[in-house]
Amino acid sequence: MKIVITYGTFDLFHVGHIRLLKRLSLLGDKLIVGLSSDEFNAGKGKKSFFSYKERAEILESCKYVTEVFAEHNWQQKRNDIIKYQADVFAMGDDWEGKFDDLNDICEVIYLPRTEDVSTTEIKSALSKVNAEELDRIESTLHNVIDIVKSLSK
Ligand code: C2G
Repeated sequence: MKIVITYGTFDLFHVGHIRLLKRLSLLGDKLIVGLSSDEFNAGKGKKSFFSYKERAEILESCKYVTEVFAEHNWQQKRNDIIKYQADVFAMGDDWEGKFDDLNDICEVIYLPRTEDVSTTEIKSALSKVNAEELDRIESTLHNVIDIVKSLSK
């Protein structure tokens, strides 16, 4: 039984996440995910849109994922790998080299990220939509005000 372990926030679940989890699941028989807690995210300078509970529910519904547990800090990986008897620790390659110290207890692999999609880009695109929508509403209101003014003369 080959066990693969990975970690992440997995907020606003997108194709980058699912493609990584699919590739990770092909590396072994079980894929276990350390999901960043809301408090740990705050420490990473991230505020996830969905709570830990919601993000865990989404991951647990993913056919590639066997089990989800909470990631509370940067230091727990070594103990987790031993606890879950993980044979492979794998992450997207934006983390290339960052966890090589774990290669004394398991294989450490970094897989290419999916380009052009990220939680940050999704949030930024949505915020632009809100701003553009507000601009449209504001200009419409100004038009209505102008019409009312012209009618009241
Ligand atoms: N990922 C990817 N392609 C993307 C976006 C993310 O392959 N377009 C991968 C990342 O490389 C990571 C995983 O998906 O391996 C989860 O990404 P995040 O949710 O952004 O997690 P991160 O903030 O990198 O937290 O202790 C490790 C941290 O918890 C990792």
